[in-house]
Amino acid sequence: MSKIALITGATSGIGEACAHTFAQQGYNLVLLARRAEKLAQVAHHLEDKYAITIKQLIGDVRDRKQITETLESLPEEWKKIEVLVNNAGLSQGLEPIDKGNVDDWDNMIDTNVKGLLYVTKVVSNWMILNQSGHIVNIGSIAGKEVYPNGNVYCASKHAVDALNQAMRIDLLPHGIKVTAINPGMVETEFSLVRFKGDEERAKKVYEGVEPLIADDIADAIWYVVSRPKHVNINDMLIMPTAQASATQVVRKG
Ligand code: NDP
Ligand code: 8X3
Repeated sequence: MSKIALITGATSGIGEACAHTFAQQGYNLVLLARRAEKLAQVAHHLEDKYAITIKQLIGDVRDRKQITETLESLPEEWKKIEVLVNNAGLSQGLEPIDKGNVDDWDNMIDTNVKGLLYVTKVVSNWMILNQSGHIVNIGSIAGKEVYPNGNVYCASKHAVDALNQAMRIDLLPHGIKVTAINPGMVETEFSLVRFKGDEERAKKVYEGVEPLIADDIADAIWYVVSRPKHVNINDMLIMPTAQASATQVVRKG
């Protein structure tokens, strides 16, 4: 069987773009997300276009029991995962710490930190059996800097930054590569989710700026994954040209 990549959060944005890139490169795919219909659309489109096979896993990374059982339900030959892209994640709200919604905080921590850990726990053990593999963690500029009202989202991505470094140390004896890809502003469903469906507010985030697109990040992920066996890219920070830091953005007009 061809190499297998497992991508979490494959129904939109960066995860969906990654699924396209890996399919194009001939990888069989395990795609995971909550929206079953959207996941089926992505999978069928790719299977029609490329000579690959896809396993669709419907699951919520926040639910430890469900996500562990869902992953473990894969047939044995599908557990030989070469690449794991820990991409599922979200932001909810943009409020000062005293006004933040505690349910939003739980959601971000449960998804971005605990969800990433639950998936990694299962898949890293499979990689250890193979003494091979590459884990790509999607962090953020928010994992390198903190910006006003970004508090808990930034904290969750700082945790991803720490876990990325820790995983690399722990998995070193097993020949498993670990890389963080840290994007700045990428136009996806991210802001729509952050602002809970408020399209006006989400659109404003990208007004007058040329943000990154999901394919830019998929391209970077493919670059790190396609390096020779003896080369690992530890950490990559990728910004739109119009963005210098988390808060410094040049807008036209
Ligand atoms: P999108 O909202 O477009 O995609 C997020 C994906 O994550 C969706 O496929 C969604 O699928 C999935 N997801 C969310 N929650 C869960 C969950 N509980 N269980 C399983 N899947 C889940 O956003 P992006 O593509 O932009 O985000 C991808 C990653 O990139 C995130 O980790 C984000 O923090 C990070 N990032 C984004 C940046 C940006 O500016 N867009 C910049 C820096 C980092 P579904 O709803 O079907 O479950
Ligand atoms: C997403 C980008 O700038 O909202 O991680 O933190 S930002």
